[in-house]
Amino acid sequence: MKTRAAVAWEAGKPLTIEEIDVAEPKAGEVMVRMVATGVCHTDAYTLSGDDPEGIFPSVLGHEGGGVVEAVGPGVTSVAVGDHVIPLYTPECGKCKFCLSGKTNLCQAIRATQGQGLMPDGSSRFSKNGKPIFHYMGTSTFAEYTVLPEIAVAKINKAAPLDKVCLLGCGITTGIGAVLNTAKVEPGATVAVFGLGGIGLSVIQGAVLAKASRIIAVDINTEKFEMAKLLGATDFVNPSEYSDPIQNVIVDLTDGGVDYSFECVGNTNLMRSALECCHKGWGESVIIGVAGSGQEISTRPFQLVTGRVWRGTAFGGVKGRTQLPDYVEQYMRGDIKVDEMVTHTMGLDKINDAFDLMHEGKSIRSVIIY
Ligand code: NAD
Ligand code: DAO
Ligand code: ZN
Ligand code: ZN
Repeated sequence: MKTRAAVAWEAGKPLTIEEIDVAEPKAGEVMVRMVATGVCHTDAYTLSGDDPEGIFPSVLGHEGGGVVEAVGPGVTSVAVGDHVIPLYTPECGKCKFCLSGKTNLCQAIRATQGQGLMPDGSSRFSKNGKPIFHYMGTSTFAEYTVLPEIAVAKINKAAPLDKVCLLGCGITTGIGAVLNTAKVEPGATVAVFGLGGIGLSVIQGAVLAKASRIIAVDINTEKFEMAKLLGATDFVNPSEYSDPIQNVIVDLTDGGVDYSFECVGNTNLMRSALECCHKGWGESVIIGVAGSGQEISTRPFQLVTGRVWRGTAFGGVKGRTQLPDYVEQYMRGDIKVDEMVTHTMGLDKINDAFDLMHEGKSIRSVIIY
């Protein structure tokens, strides 16, 4: 069948909206009609050409919400009509990683997903007989997309898909980084570097964890208003200081914060985030995705003296078993999502969503199909 999609033909070029072919789901796959999708910085990163796994032509997008339209042979865990959130970190429940109890990084379909293909090694998207690749196993910038069954989380049908689509990446990643990865405890001090969808969600997570002080750091002061609304207590713009920002934060906090989170993808900032942590116990979590080939550095003595460096993908959240409860928390009013949606638009205006992000004017743009 045909579907409308925003196609990334090559790195650095705007997406083009067109009709492409999408094949029926094969064994273990489902076809989902996207109702809405967010646009995350990671989509922009891949489109820029900086992503070593970026493959073109492809259908980007990984922050979606939709309805199951068809299921392939052998699919048992979801049915036509179910509401689902696509998972770029799937959950097979059977692989060594899933069974470890230590990580959410299911590896069941990792190899093919990284090649922009479905688990059988082929693509469901094409145009004029030529394949178009999948992206992160999700490709939510197509109205109809095909996903492995293990890469969808079935959620409450009452949840508005044009909001909870954001739980498919940004909000869950930020909250999960605080609650699952860092395990921030009540009374802890927290610094958040970068106040986009991810950093603002870290702030939400820190509030849920009952942190005593949440220091919001961004070079765009316009981001501070939303950070304050979500619960940040202190606001720091590194451009206003001549000292390295880690020194400023160490001075502000009697020796450093208990936890810090890098939510930009800037390796210098990753160092600052580590080095603003308290000697003896401070922990820094890298969430931002740095450019291809970039490396982090610090003096090893920073670690010898007790600071810890970690990273997180999708906030350590296991999508099929844990994401439905994030949706329930949103429905109860415990997780804020609506506030993050600063712009909505149709698929034909998706390039505007990228522009707004690059101009620092949006938190999240949501594309409504
Ligand atoms: P965004 O573009 O919406 O926000 C980035 C923010 O960082 C902006 O507010 C910007 O002003 C600020 N910033 C830029 N340079 C800065 C600097 N030098 N100092 C302080 N602030 C600075 O991006 P986002 O969607 O929130 O994503 C943030 C990062 O997280 C990206 O690298 C993205 O790829 C990554 N990400 C990681 C995961 C994961 O699972 N690890 C998931 C989603 C996104
Ligand atoms: O299992 O080796 C692996 C890779 C899993 C991909 C996790 C990606 C997380 C960071 C990218 C941000 C996603 C929006
Ligand atoms: Zn994302
Ligand atoms: Zn698995």
